[in-house]
Formats: sequence, structure tokens, C-alpha cells
Amino acid sequence: MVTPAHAPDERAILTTIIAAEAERREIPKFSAERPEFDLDAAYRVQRAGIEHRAASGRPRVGVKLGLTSYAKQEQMGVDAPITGVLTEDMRLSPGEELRLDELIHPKVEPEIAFVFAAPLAGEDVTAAEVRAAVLSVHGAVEIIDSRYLNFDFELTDVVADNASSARYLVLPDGVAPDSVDVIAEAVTMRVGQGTPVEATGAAVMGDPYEAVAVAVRALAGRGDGIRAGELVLTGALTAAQLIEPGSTTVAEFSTLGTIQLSASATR
Ligand code: OOG
Ligand code: MG
Repeated sequence: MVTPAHAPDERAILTTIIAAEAERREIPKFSAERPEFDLDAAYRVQRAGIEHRAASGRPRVGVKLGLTSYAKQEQMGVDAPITGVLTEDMRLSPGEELRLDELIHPKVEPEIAFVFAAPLAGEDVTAAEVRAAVLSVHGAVEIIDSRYLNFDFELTDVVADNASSARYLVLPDGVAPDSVDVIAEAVTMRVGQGTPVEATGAAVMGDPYEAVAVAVRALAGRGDGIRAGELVLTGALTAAQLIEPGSTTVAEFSTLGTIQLSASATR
């Protein structure tokens, strides 16, 4: 999988990212000094990082879409959707405190999540096929924590950093695809006393099922897909909001329920 000519540099990039996450240290982006570091190389680094997590007892449990909404693309100055991989250790249970002493500069974003009944892969998967493979639809928040200084990155950097993945909280009670209009589903989210942000599912490429179809087609090009039983986060509906120590984030979905996530008082 790893192209020999680029392997040493890719290994060095991954080692630096893993250390940054473990030591809660921001690092400068790689792209500035490595013009040869392209998207294929970035996804190889991401994959190697996921293999490293699995080897250390943190197995893959799903896929996340990133930068699928205009709000996010505009916030990050990046203009294409990406994918990352969710691992078991990233999961937060409802009521569990978000420990800021484990993270660098986390932000929270509201998302619509799918749990898949059937596997899904292929270069020509459609939104209808995505919907047919979905078992349940859930309200969720993702906590992203880019390992880069000030969340300053190009597409290659953020892909190598597993799309800034850090934590996620998915409401346990999901509904069948027939019972929810994911395009019209609305969310309002507020961190502490901050300004509420709101959006509907349409913010994600017009239709979260379509966003997943696009992602599955991209995954197919890299020999990957969604496995039966996996969770998929379809991408932030709004811009991500910084999490202040001691704050409680409330994300209220129109039909999928309400998430409350309290952050520790100290970082
Ligand atoms: C990249 C991750 C984006 C989303 O939902 O759009 C993402 C970032 O903004 O750091 O998770
Ligand atoms: Mg996200």
C-alpha cells in the first residue's frame, strides 16, 4: 500500500501526528514544506494511523465525513469533503464528562449519524442505496481536535490527521430512515452561554444520504467502504464551536433528541 519512494516521509509524518495527539501538542502543518505530499499519500498516512490504533486496542467502528457543509468549508478554508475513521476509544456515552485534559483545543459540531445494517461499497453507489443500507438515524455531536496549530491546515494535512477526529457522542435511540426526513431535520446547538448556531440536514451537500454516497464512491477508489454495523457521521451541519472549560453544550434536534455534553472545569 505504501509507495516505497515516499514511505520514509509518510512514516515521519505519522509519527509526528501520533506524538502530537499523545502529548497534546500543536504541530505546524506539513503541506507548506512538502509539495510532493499529495492526497493519496495523506490517505496512506491516515490508514497507517488507524492500523496503529487498532494494533493498540482501539479498533475501527465507523467512518466520518468531514467538510461536507458550506459552513465548515468556509470556516476551514478548504473546499472538498474528506473522510476519516472512527475508533472505539473516541466514543463518549451520554452523561459522560468531556475531559479537556486529554485534548488540545477541542471544538464541537452537530451532526446526523447513521448506523448501517448492511455493508456498502462501490464506485457508483447512490443516495437511495445508502438509505436502503441504513438501519437507524441518530442525533450526534463530534468533538474535533486538529493536531495542527490553530486548526490551520490544507486538505492533505487534515486527511493525514484523520480529519481531526477526537471524540463523538451519538444518541443511543435512533429512528428508522422511514421515520425521519434527514434533509429537513433541524438542530440548534449552543456551547455554554455562547451564540446558538442552527442548521438543517440540507446543509450537508443538500442531503446527508447523498453526502454518504459521494463518500462511499471516494472510499471505493481507496479500496475501502462501510461495513455492516458501522457508524457514520455525515459531517458538521454548522461551523464548529470552541469548547470552554466547564461549559455544557446543548444540541437540540427537531426530532432526533437532545444531547447535553459537559466539559471538565480544567484543561
Ligand atoms: C476537519 C474535520 C471536519 C466535519 O464534520 O466537517 C469535520 C476540521 O474541521 O478540523 O469533522
Ligand atoms: Mg465532524
